[in-house]
Amino acid sequence: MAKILIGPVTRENTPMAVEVSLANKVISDAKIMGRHMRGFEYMLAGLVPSDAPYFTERICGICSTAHTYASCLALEDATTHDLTKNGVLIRNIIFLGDLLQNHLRHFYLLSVPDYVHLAEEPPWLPRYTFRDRLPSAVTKRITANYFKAFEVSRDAHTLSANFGGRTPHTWSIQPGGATVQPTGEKIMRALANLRLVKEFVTGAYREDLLALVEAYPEYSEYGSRPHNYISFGLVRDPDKPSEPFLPGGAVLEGQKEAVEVTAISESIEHSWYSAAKEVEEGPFYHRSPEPDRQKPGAYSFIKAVRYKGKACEGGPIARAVLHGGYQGGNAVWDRHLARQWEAERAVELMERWINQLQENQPSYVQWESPEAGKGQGLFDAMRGPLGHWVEIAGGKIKNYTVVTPSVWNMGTRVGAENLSPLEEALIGTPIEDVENPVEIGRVVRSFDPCTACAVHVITPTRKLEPFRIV
Ligand code: NFE
Repeated sequence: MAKILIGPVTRENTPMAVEVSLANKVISDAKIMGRHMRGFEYMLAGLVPSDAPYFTERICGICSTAHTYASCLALEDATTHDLTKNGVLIRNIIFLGDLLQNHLRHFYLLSVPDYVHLAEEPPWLPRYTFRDRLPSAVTKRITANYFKAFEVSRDAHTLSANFGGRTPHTWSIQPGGATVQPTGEKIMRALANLRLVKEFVTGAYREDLLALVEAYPEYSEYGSRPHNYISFGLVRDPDKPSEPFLPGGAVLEGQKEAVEVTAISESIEHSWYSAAKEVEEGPFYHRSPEPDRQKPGAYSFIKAVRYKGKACEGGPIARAVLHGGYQGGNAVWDRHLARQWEAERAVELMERWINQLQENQPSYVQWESPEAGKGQGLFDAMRGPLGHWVEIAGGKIKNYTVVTPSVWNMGTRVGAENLSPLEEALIGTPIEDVENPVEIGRVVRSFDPCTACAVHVITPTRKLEPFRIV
């Protein structure tokens, strides 16, 4: 049986490898491999708990505010603690600015080059050969918007930095709220940045995506998988800070239900780790397994997370199904359309929330770490459900576990048949030209994978193997 190995897959947030098997030029099996190891859990043991938001936001540069938000929720859950409305509003605004930055960069910088011949020069060359099906005027427009997207995604980040001190890796999201006062100047600047982002998100982004959907109709089918989704809920409700603003939920074979953390399991069966227990069940207050790169049958540093035994997809498509009443499929274009739809909703929420900020009201309540306790922070990042679990003993972190959306979306299989969502989505995709398997990158990137979050790079002495841009 023919196999194709692409490693690393480029234009995603930290490279990973994909190996597919072909039967009659159709993908019949797929393995997603995260080949670096994330060591953050080991680093955190023994630190004071208030270090956790700073450390964990450095897991990633594209979704850093999601990690610091989830980490604060976990620490606050370990004690009894109140938040102010201003504190929740500021956290939400910082996170949604980061989400907008993410969605814009994902579409223009990472995905568009899969369909559009932007320019015949590096860094767009070398690339797999494919025919750009767009009329030349549309290619020209999208190319101009590709460059404009750098500026607009920077505007979204500037909006977050306005309240966060900097982005990525903000300073002001802290257990206890946000350590920044919403001055009139900050509010005016935020609204000005948001106006620029809104114009682009509701105009160019929508129009350019629809042009690709029309020109490449087969991607309304390629990349489909079973209708199992999961979300931990989007941001927190400023009026009820202990609850998500958009509630989480699971969808199993089309049926919605509330998420029970005890029904989440994480397996290391096919992952490069060893531990006394191969499967852990939520909540995840256990010690992290030890890395074991020689483990037979393993193929990734990403673990396998399941809900009630099922592989569930997270991200904009899951949230569109849960909150937008979306009843379409989950092929490549469905994922992109859900992401663009969500960007428009994020702009609306931000407009409303920036205008609710109160200049003279507090945004922060002093938080004291308990001597001992446990807490979980469940929060939807850009790509789906993000869980942080902390156990505190003797005033220090004893155990810390992070389960990211990309573990949900692109982890390993369980047994031989229970594949991860991205592995499932690749199966059935026809490859027209095995020398130029551009279809693989298109399906993979529709998930907006982030291997940096799912693992972490620590191989300073290893030689980088030659690779080809796809
Ligand atoms: Ni590095 Fe992340 C998001 C988190 S992982 S991008 O969104 O958490 O999937």
